[in-house]
Formats: sequence, structure tokens, C-alpha cells
Amino acid sequence: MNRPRVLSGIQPTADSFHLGNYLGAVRQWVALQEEHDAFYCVVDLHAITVPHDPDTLRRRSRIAAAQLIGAGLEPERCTLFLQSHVPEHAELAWVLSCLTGFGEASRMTQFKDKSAKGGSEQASVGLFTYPILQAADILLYEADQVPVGEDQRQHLELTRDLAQRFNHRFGGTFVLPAPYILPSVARIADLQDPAIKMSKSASSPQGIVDVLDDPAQIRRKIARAVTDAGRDVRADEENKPGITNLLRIYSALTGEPIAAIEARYGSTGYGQFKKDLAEAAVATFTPIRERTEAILADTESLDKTLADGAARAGRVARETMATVREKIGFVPRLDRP
Ligand code: ATP
Ligand code: LTN
Repeated sequence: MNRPRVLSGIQPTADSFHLGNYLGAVRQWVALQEEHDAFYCVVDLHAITVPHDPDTLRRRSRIAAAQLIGAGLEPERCTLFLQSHVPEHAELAWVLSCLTGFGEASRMTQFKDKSAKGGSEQASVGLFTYPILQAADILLYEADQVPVGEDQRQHLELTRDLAQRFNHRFGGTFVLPAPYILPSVARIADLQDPAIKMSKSASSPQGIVDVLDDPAQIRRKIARAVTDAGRDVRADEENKPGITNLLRIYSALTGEPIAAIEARYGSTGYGQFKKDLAEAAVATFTPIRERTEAILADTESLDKTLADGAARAGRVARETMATVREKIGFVPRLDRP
């Protein structure tokens, strides 16, 4: 009965998730819903930490939820919801922000990277406190495990520190969450620049394969992926980062070990290898795209699914917040249970 709890979130900041999001996170979400009590959240509050357009945000939030279902999340099995539908996220974030040191928050590398891009004067305070809101997402649901890519490790360490600090000051309340990161897919690189991670905000369109790309786009992008000198299909992080990334993707999509793939393509050159890789990506993404399109054709029913998810999530979140309010010393409101 007491299945371990899982929570994760993804930002609705693009018209599609990409291969890195899928392999690094979403695929694990789908697998974990089987045997865990799973909560998955489209983090629209996080998406407004950078300048945004309201209609675009609304559209992308629905696309994100539809894609998650298209990728295999079953709303009867897991709790899928929009972060803004559960106001306790923002409330707990405030409490946690009062426990976070300014210096501690300043050390978050994602903030440093993202604020450096637009000039740090332009960065919002919300971008600065982003990891604290993320900690609130996780701690509200008493998650044991958090499936994410490698880039989120530092935010999870902060989450654990904040949970521990709260527990120490005010008495045991929060569960300490552990990152759930699969090393083989934790950092999928940009197809045009294997030195950087594939990213919605940092990659060029050619550097990304999108889950919702059509087969022709997928084939073109993989055919044009940068490769390295030589013609051996061989994993070598130092000297062949481009091919190593493609091998990792191939292996993750097909389930075949990297050594077996190396043995098959050997020195036949990159061409056939890339062709077959493109077909593996097309085979994985085509059904997801088709299901996503069908779900988006009926937004009323999608919105109802999200309302059901928010109702379930809200019950857990309200319970946690009631404990937090009591521990922190707020006077209970008489007309509320
Ligand atoms: P942005 O560039 O706007 O930060 P993103 O592309 O990094 O966006 P997020 O919404 O921040 O995407 O991430 C969603 C999930 O996907 C997170 O768990 C993150 O760790 C994971 N993820 C993102 N990019 C990669 C990648 N290149 N390889 C593996 N996992 C990734
Ligand atoms: N910061 C995360 C998104 C995110 C998240 C979360 C991930 C927001 N809240 C809670 C795990 C748990 C990112 O992927 N960039």
C-alpha cells in the first residue's frame, strides 16, 4: 500500500520537449508511475521567471501536459497537474525563502548561467528564487525520489539542505528527497555542440531533436549532427564527443548496449549509423506525437484531467502546509480545518 513517493516537474517553455528532456527525465517518469505514488507537475510558475507571453504560456502548458500523457503518463495511475493550480507551492516557497541564505542562493549555477545571458541586472528576483520554489514543489509532496537530469543535482542538494534546516529548527516535518538520475542519459548533448547540454533555451534549433518534430525534421537534424574526425563508430568522450553522444542516444532509444552498437558499425563510417539512429528516434517519437495531437484536439477533456490532478495534489499539499503553518508558529484560522 505504502508505495514510495516520486515527484518531478518540467517547464512549459517550448512548443515541444526535446530528446534530452525525454531521455533524461520524462521516460523515467513513465517507468516510475508503475510502482510509485507519482506526482508530476508542469511548472508554469517557474516558466514566468523569464519574460514570457501569456497566450504562449497557456498554449505551452497544455502542450506540455498533453505530451506527458502522449509519452505514456496515465492520469489514473499518477497525479498530473499544473503547478499554478495548487497555490500551496507559492506559499511554501515563501516560508523556505526565509530559511535560505542569500549567499547560498547566489551559488546556484543555473541562476548564474541564466542571469549571465541577459545581463544580471535584467534577471528577475523570481529567477533568483527559482530553486526555492523547486524545493517547495518537492517537499510539499514528501517525495522520496526526484527523477531529473544531471543539471538539477545542485537544486536537489539545496532542497535537502532546506528540508533538514526546517526539520532541525521546527521539528521533523519534511522527508529528505533523493535525486533519481540515470548516468547513461543524465546529460544528452546538443547535436551541433557536444560541449553543451541539449537545452530549450541555449541550443539552436539544429542542435535539438524535438519530441514533436516530424520524421523529416528528425532525419535531417540527425544527419547534420556534428561528428568527429575519423570514421570509427566508437565511444570516446575525450576525442569523439559528438559520436559518443549519438551512441548514448542510440543505446537509450533501442536498449542495445553501446559495445554491441560499436561492434556492428565498427569502421563502416558514420552514414549508416546515423540513418539507423534517425529511424530509432522516428519510431519512438511518432506515436508520442500522434497521441499528443489527439489529446490537444480536445482541450476540454485535457483541462478536466488537469483539474482532477490538481484536486488530488491539492489534498496532499494542504495537509503538508497545515503542518508547516503550525510548526512555524502561525495562528490557525478558526473557520478552516
Ligand atoms: P531550459 O534550457 O529552459 O532550462 P531544459 O531544456 O533544460 O530547459 P527543463 O524544463 O529545464 O529543460 O528540464 C526538464 C527535465 O529535463 C529536467 O529533469 C532536466 O534535468 C532534464 N533535462 C534537460 N535537458 C537535458 C539534457 N540535455 N539531458 C538530460 N536531461 C535533460
Ligand atoms: N528546475 C527543473 C524543473 C522543476 C523540477 C521541480 C524538477 C521545477 N520543479 C521539482 C524536479 C522537481 C528543471 O528541469 N529545470
